[in-house]
Amino acid sequence: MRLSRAFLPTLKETPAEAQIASHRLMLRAGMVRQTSAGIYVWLPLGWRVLQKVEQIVREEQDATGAQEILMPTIQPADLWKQSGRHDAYGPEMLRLKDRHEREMLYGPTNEEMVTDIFRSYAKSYRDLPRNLYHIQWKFRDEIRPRFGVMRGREFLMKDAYSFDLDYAGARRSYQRMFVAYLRTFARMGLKAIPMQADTGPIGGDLSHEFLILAETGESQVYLHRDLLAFDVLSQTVDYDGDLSPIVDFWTSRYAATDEKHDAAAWAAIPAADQVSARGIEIGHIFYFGTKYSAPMGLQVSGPDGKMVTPEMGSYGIGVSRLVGAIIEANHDEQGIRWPEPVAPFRLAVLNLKPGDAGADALAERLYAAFDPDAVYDDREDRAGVKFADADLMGYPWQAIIGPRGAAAGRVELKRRATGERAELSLEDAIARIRGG
Ligand code: P5A
Repeated sequence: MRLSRAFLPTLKETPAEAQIASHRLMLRAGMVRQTSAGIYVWLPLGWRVLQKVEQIVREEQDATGAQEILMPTIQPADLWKQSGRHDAYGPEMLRLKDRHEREMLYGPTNEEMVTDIFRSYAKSYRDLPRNLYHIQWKFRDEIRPRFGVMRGREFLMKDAYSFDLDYAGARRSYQRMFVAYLRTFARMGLKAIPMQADTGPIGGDLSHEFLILAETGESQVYLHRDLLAFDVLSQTVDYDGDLSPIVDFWTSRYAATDEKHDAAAWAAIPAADQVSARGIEIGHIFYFGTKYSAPMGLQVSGPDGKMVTPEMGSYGIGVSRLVGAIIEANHDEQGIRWPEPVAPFRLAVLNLKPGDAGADALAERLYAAFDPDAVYDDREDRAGVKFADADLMGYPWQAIIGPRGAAAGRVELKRRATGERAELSLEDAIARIRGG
């Protein structure tokens, strides 16, 4: 993308309403713009990141055998009356009426709808186990939307729903999602820690929140230091095999949010291994048995012909929140430092003198080698503006090309994460960027 033709509306001033770094940086870099309290438009740069995050989530869900669908945002209130949650959900739910006075709502979550879909088709034990997920906008009329996309009213969630014949099956489904979540967040460069959690309005008696540590997090968390040292991606995972060893590793060491904190268990951990910090919740998984299947009359015939009520779980990831969380974990004074897998573009080519034949030719060649995963700063701006914008927007690589270097066939390559710089030939620069 050529910046001279791009819609990248950066802000010069730090917006006064933004209290945390990720919110400030997302506004300054022109990633999002608020249209109502807690509701945002995703501008080109932000939209690219959101799609990259979404795609990693999708790949890791698919790897578990879960299948993607797309349920609507608007739901009939009747389904929620069947489960008993219509009144219980309270003022966080946006309730609507259509022209025929039928009660509708903008979905804050989809347990009821997916149970309705599944009960329409699943007839026998052979139709189980299944896991259906979608990545769809949700609405929760949060009393205090804040921190930008971190706590929005409209937000993008990945929500998966598992159906199993019995408790043992439901546990396996839960473990699959548990492991997939570890992998998903690790691929984005995040160290997410699963912690025992309360189940709130989703319900059930087994639940883990996945949190990353960040000073601006809304939760207070307590954990054993060893959990931060573990490299999740070094393990290969067989989703049809026994996942208990992986899950047991994580659940046998202490990690809890404030609500579940156990002072006695905590005191038993040597002080040098205790980490108490703030955390951001980026995912939440639940096992709730027959909480929805029973009242909604979902039943299948079992192997012995008797009717069985399937056991369910649901598994959420805050996809739009993740964009903010990734920035909280990866920024400095100058701006964002995107981990490569979620960067809006891998490379920014900064032409310090557009119009200079040598600089133009070299910049065009480098840009062509990485297009469409590169931006080309071909604007008639001062070098300082280009450096500042590239640092702000946080592309992992910057290639700086001026007339003098170009005459010698040299590119100055800068790595955003470390600030390292090297003078390279075009070929070496391309190889270095490709190498990661
Ligand atoms: C699990 C999937 C559920 O809704 N039902 C379907 C279950 N869980 S949850 O914990 O309430 O939400 C899942 C994840 O969504 C993100 N999230 C939010 N992101 C931005 N703004 C919000 N207001 C918001 N509320 C929830 C969180 O990442 C949460 O873990």
